[in-house]
Amino acid sequence: MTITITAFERSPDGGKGLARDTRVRWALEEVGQPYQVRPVSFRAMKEPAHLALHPFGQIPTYEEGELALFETGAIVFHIAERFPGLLPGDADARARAITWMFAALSTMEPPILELTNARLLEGDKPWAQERLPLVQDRVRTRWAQLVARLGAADWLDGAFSAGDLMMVSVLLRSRASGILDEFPTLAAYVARGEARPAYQRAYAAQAAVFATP
Ligand code: GTB
Repeated sequence: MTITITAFERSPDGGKGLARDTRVRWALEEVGQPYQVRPVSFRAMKEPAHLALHPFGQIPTYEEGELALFETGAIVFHIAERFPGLLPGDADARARAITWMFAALSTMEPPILELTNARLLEGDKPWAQERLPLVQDRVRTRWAQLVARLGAADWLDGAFSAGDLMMVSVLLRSRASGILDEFPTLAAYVARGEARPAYQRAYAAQAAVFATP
């Protein structure tokens, strides 16, 4: 069954892997599933055809036969359930890996999104400089808590799982602010994720859009 995802026609990050299609591509590469990409312009994202797939007019989406999904958490979870390679066989270990996926999206991603908004969307507001340190510290608090849990382990709970895929995808968004490098344990964890051949293929595929004029 052909899998088709949507991605930015031209990602604003210039192909640095920060848009959320990268985590879906990475999951598909980890489980060895080929996929097609349908590029979508910012205008097309808000038009009825795309809104039928994604009610919030965003990317990525995922189509497989009659099934159409949005939300990277749901998409990566579906891929991990449907194909072997991203979730452990043991029921308890599987539940813990899924817990880490939720932790990445519900506990770790909100503060880094808030920081991105504070820097990029609110940077010109008169109160921006006063607020920024508060927002940065909310990120640091969560990052420090994750360091305490990860310790010297390579991955969050035994072998690499969909939980790590999602956590690394979220953490790498803190690199641009410099906060990731304040936490060498997490910087090394992200580097381990990025070194995986599946991540490298996913990154190369989304960057290739920018190799052609
Ligand atoms: N919760 C949803 C999910 O996880 O799937 C969030 C999806 C989402 O935010 N999609 C963004 C989008 O479609 C792209 S990833 N935005 C267009 C819109 O809302 O109109 C966010 C993103 C965009 C660009 C960069 N960048 O260039 O660095 C990084 C991340």
